[in-house]
Amino acid sequence: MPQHHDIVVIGAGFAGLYAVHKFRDELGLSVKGFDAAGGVGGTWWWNRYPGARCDIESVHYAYSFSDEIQKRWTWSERFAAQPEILAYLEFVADTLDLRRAFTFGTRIASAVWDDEDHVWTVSTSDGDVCTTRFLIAASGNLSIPKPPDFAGLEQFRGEVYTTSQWPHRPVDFTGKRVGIIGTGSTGIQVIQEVAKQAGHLTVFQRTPNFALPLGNESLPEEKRRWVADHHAEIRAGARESFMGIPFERPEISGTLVPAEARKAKYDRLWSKGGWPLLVSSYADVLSSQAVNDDVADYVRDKIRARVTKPGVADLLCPTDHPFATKRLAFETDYFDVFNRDNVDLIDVRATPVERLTEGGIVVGGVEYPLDVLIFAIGFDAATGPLVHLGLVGRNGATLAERWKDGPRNYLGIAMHDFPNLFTITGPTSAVALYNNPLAIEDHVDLATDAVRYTLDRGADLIEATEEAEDHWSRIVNGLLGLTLFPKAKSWYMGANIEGKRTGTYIFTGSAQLYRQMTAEMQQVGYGGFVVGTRKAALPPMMKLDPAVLGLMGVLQGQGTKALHDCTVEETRALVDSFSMLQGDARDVEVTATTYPTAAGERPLRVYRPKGRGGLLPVVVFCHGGGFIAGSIDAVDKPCRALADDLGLVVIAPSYRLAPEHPFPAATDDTFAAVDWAARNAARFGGDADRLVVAGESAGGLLAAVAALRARDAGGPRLAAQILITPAIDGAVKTASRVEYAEGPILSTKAAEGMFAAYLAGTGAEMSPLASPVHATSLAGLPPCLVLSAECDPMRDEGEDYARRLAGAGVEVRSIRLDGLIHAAFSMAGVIPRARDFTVEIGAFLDDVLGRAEPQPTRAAGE
Ligand code: N01
Repeated sequence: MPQHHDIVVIGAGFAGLYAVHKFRDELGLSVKGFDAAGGVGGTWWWNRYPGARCDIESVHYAYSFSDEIQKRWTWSERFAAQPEILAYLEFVADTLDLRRAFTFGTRIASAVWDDEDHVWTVSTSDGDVCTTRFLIAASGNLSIPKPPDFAGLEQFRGEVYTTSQWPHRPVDFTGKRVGIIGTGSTGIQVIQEVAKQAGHLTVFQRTPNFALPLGNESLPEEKRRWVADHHAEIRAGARESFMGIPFERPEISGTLVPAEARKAKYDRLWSKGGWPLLVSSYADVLSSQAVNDDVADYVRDKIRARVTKPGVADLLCPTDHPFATKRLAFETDYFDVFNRDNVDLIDVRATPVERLTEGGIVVGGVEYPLDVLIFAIGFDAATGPLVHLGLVGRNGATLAERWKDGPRNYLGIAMHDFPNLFTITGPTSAVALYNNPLAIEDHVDLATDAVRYTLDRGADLIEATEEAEDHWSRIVNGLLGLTLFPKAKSWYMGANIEGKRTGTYIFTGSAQLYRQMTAEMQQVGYGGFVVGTRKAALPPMMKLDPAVLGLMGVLQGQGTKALHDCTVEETRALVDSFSMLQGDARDVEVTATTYPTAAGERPLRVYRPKGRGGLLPVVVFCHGGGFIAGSIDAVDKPCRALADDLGLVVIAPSYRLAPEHPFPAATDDTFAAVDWAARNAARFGGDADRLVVAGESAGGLLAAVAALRARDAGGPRLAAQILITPAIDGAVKTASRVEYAEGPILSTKAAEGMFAAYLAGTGAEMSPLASPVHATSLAGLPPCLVLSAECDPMRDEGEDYARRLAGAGVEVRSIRLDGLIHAAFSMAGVIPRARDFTVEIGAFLDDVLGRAEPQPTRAAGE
């Protein structure tokens, strides 16, 4: 009988070591580990090439789970070199007595799922077999080297080294003619060192890379101790920041900042060394081509300033991919080595490597004689290490076949048909853009919790559902599509390996967003998983449109306060700031004027599309903002777009806000605006017989109440009402107010607080002027379009109001927009599907007003 374990862990790097500790020492399970390497260390056991070091500061590039380990270990450099990182992992293994769990020098040949007994049968390269209930693939992202496939390789008589399989003895390059192929992070690190020792170095470069100054320094003894003692404060907030390292927050967009200020910022961030130029400059550097070009130009100028050999600087300047869309590299004197007489740079993009000969490499008919050849050509990243495990899931499904079109999984960590398997730092999990030790801890913690959750329920199986995989694929593909990453031929995209399908291999939302999604999945009881026989519903965030998730990531990165924690002034500032999310302002005619209210004249704007003759339908648009915030400035762009897209005269009134002006000030003003519109529409080429009242959020409620007042007052006569994600009833408890209690953007708590501020103790809760649901009858109201957003706490009350209207005989169209959120209508600059609101409004107006204007089309992806 093969030996049985509760857990088998594959890999003894950062991930495998921590996994053994968690499962064995915390859960008390029987754990067996395997690693093909001769000892612990994972990537740091294999990658021993000269110059190998971390490029996230040592104090951050370390486990965070143990105060004791962090206090006992000290780092000698700001960015530790490979021998020190390996020594650190050996120290951790010894401290926690982890080595005895592993068999080293042993590869996994296959792991096959037994769907009757719910165990994995694991076979090793030694021919040993064992079974395990749960399988933890901690095999890393970059552990399968890309094989060199150069013609004539076998003829070359010199020494050949691959950086990721470097010998365990020193390699001496003194006086030798060395060639290096590959200028990624690895190549850049190794070239710096070898250039100083080799007799001559020839670098064969296919693609130049963006490399930033590392800023490494050796730390004096007292600083080492201080860092170890203060690790907690140094690392505080790391997990709440993009990439899992505490950094200065970026500004939201480089497009809003003048050139001199951008340059000053780049200079300051550049001088810090490491990642700040990417993570602390502008939040849209990886999504806006213009902003990215600006940073890229800055880096290219820096390269040109360093490299003196004619023509070489240009060759070293990356131009074929946006900044940071291939993994950023970091250097100390990389660009300087090309000024040395013993270093040559050969462009093998213009003229690829032809073949290897006995004595060198031939490029463009020229033979470059070499004694040593180093391959730094990268890895079959992300999927390679898992596909190579020989995984066979339910019904004989092989991972190789399952992933032939790219990875498909749930949260990057689990797969349908591969139960009880957790892929630590798996493809599409937050890892490529997340400080790896923290990513690893997060994933291992999640896997441990999943196993505990399963066992606590007396179950022996946990498995992602197909539905969860579908949603995760939709999300990671969508997030990637919002970025510039697809413009690079990189391992991020699976594009570095011939024949590998390019696609979504990495999670491009922030680490913080990923953590929020996994936490929510746990909170709702392993939503998206089957545990035993119980299938848990998808977590709410899993339904969101990817652009919404992208926005959440950006707002988190900005440290944006939750609305319900904001003061009135902060709420106003935040709501006004959302105008940055609205894209460009359309060129329409805008007239600023005033309208009379009980409290005197108030501002109002009239928008009319340019170049349209004749009378146009008129829409009075009431802005949102929870009765306490919002303004005609904040809805300027959406109003321009409505007028332009749909051929409307749009009238946007400013109305009085609570708490300074509580109920009924806002409804009195907006109703007065409707009355003004009816009397003045013709002045702006508007057709008062096609007068429509509309509003978003609180403005939706004000629009609905205006329709009620117009009916009861006998005018103005309204042709329609349009309620966009309306707040209808401040007191109601609906399922959507529970499911989306935390938002995004608007939380139930914030909505309740705003409504309470509006009513301000007036006791008007049951007044139909406070909420139209309290009207004795809804009959006789104009046709109504209710546009609700699936992931909005206000969703159900809007839809319920639509049903009530229909019940009262009103012509109603109620449309729910999947995956969208409250306020999405006014975020067209960052949520492309905001356009769907406009499309539905256009179609509705066509029907009720009987006109046929050319209509906008839906956002791509619909
Ligand atoms: O691999 P890469 P890497 N002919 O794929 C070239 C991590 N890391 O080992 O770009 C000619 O980035 C290839 O050219 P091109 C880090 O995550 C971290 O350098 O395909 N050239 C490219 O220049 C990193 O991203 C640290 O045109 C060929 C290079 O080889 C990841 O490891 C340090 C070629 C491969 O670059 C991988 O980096 C080092 C061919 N046939 C690595 N095939 C830290 O500091 C490939 N190339 C923590």
